[in-house]
Amino acid sequence: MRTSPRTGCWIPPTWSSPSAMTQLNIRPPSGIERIRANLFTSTFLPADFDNSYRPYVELTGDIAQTLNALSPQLKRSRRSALSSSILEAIAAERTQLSRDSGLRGGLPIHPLRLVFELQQLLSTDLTLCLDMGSFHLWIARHLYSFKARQVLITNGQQTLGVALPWAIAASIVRPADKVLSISGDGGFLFSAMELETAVRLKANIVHMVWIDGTYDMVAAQEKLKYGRTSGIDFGPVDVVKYAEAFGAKGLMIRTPDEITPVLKRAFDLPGPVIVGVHVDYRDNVKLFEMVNEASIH
Ligand SMILES: Cc1ncc(C[n+]2csc(CCOP(=O)(O)OP(=O)(O)O)c2C)c(N)n1
Ligand SMILES: [Mg+2]
Repeated sequence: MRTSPRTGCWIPPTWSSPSAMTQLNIRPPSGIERIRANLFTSTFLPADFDNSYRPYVELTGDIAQTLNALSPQLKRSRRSALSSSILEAIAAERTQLSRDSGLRGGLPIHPLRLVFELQQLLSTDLTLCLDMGSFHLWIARHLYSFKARQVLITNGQQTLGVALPWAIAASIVRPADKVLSISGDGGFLFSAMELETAVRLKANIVHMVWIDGTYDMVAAQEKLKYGRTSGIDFGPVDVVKYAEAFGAKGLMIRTPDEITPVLKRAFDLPGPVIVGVHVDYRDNVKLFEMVNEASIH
């Protein structure tokens, strides 16, 4: 075991072979009898710590091996009544939200309706690459994927403009997969010139642009911090004409009922396809309601 210099947490050594595994001995460091961990993290790489994410115990290594090593030490074999009731309440809430989202009409299109339609499209042979922005918060919170490395997210450093280049890379690494990348209209313009690369490589990708004419996530943070916005408006940009100027295809989703058919059509077309959609961001203020103040920078 070694102790994290950042947190004082103890960390078992990274292990990669079964023999190293047998040496694993999950015990608290000397002086501590029992671990009362609020948050465990088990990852291949050391976790990124920040104000809102401070795991007490960090287990670095193969996640399956970690769980296999820990499981025999569990005393309780059944879920407690409290855990079950919490999980049931969460599941019921998710089902209700999904049902309501599927029925959302109106223009521009509400983010939850987009997420609902994306959830139906998220087959196991689809890789989803996400840029950063308010659109990403809606997706990260409400779209569920249960396949490792299916959804690539720009967390931590929050690098704007990564989605399109990631999609090009994903189409090379996973040629049999469908590849969908999504950005806001601002993030799209951070790397939109890479459409030339995508066309030249004949990359079979669909890149969706959520259009609202602002850097909305920056606007939301400015409002919370300074009480007003500054320098966040731009456009309008015609993403269909932009795509065509590069020799790519461009499609627009104009109504909620068009979301799935237009995306399906885009996947059927060869080469890169840009799909634009105007979004209703009136509920975005809710995205920040439960955010820790210290993380608004
Ligand atoms: C390279 C880089 N520059 C600036 C930022 C700060 N930033 C985070 S989100 C964002 C706005 C994103 O706007 P848009 O892509 O239109 O998405 P929206 O929030 O409107 O959904 C900006 C400028 C960043 N994350 N990365
Ligand atoms: Mg935007």
